[in-house]
Amino acid sequence: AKDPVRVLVTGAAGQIGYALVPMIARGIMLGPDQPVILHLLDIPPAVESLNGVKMELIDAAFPLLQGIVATTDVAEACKDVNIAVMVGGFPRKEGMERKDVMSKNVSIYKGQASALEQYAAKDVKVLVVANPANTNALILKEFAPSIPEKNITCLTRLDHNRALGQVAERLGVAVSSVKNVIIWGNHSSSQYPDVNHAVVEGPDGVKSVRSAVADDAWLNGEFIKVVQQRGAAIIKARKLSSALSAASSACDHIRDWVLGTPEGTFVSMGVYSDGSYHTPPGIIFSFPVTCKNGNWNIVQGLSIDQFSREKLDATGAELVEEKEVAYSCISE
Ligand code: NAX
Repeated sequence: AKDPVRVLVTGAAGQIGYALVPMIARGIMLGPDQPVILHLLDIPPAVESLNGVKMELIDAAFPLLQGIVATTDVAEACKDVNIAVMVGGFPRKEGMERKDVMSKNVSIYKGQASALEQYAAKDVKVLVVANPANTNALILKEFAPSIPEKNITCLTRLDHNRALGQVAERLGVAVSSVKNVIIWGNHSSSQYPDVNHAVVEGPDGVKSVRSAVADDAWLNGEFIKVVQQRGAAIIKARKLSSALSAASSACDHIRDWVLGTPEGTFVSMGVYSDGSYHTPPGIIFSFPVTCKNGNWNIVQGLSIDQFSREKLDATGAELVEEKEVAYSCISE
């Protein structure tokens, strides 16, 4: 039998946490033969609810679940973890300035970075979900210098999956027949969902999404807007933000990272930019990647037309600005 993998979920008493932990315990994140030990972190006001989640995990009798550490102590939560899914953060409340939200999250991510640096397994893989996801991941990287930068990522897979879903709905095909959409940039409404390299597999072979949809006005307009605004549409409908889709996409992100992407398929991940595609280096930017042997690599050599160029530049500029705001919070 395999040794168990320790998976940390922060913000585990929240709504994404509640959807995510049973998925991990069922093997959806790391595979049906991989035992896990769940580390659940939340803050003292949520301690009762965190304990309730622990009770339900026990009651569900998941065969793969070999232990549960539920705590409000960051050091205990981070001890020896192999995977860290950072869902906890400070949400933006009505009337709050962006800078105030940033400042709260900078201090949370600074503290949790130090704890991961000190207590986690040396090769811990980190996925930041909490918003502002790219910039929280950047802060985490800054304050955990001994964790390799390739091990710190943020979630844009939900946006990627939303883009696949919109194309599949439009074509009336199964979502599994669509692949290789790209989310570029920030997990915010400045993100650029790009279908220029996406394909759909049908009974008569593989077609580009552009030719299958045959409606550039929709692809360059409504489609982009719907994907960018999908989070807000879910809030409007559910009166709560996306949870099951965020949890499922977080599992997809880690599964593909650890177990690899299928041959010929790429996925979107927020990773530390090396300046590929003339993006600003030194920020966490979402790129198309393939994964193998536990490593991601940015897909190189894709053509970028003028329309795409402007969109990549705009989302990159927003991330540079977010970085500046975040750094000004550090020095205060
Ligand atoms: P909830 O408010 O339901 O849960 C957040 C949990 O985090 C709470 O239980 C809270 O007590 C806890 N928490 C707060 N500060 C903490 C700290 N310092 N350490 C540990 N835990 C802490 O929010 P939920 O709907 O679960 O969303 C969580 C985060 O995901 C939010 O920041 C949200 O904006 C972000 N999202 C990111 C997405 C993405 O694709 N990257 C999509 C979904 C989601 O909107």
